[in-house]
Amino acid sequence: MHRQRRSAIVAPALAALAIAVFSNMADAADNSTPRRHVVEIQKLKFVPAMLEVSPGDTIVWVNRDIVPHTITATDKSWDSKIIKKAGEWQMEVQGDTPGSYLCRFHPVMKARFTIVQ
Ligand SMILES: [Cu+2]
Repeated sequence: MHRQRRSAIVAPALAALAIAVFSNMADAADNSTPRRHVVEIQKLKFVPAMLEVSPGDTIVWVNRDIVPHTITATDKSWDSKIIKKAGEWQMEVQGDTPGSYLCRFHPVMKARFTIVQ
């Protein structure tokens, strides 16, 4: 009698614990893990020119051209300064980082990232 009553209480508690553990694991695999995105600069283009990122993600730009470039916010709120041949620069994106950017030396080079919460 005693044993039966105890297992009747313990089993649902264990089930609840298991659900809690699994849902935490599911959350960890979700967007909460920061990602790293790579944008290559080649032939005077940002590739890819459009990117979806989440707050906390890092974007790495790699200059594959032989000429220097910059990665500069269109509103000038952030700027890589000069990135030489084979150089790279990275930035961690916040929820309010402006995503539209260009190269100061070659203003036809335009690209953007969109922040998805
Ligand atoms: Cu450039």
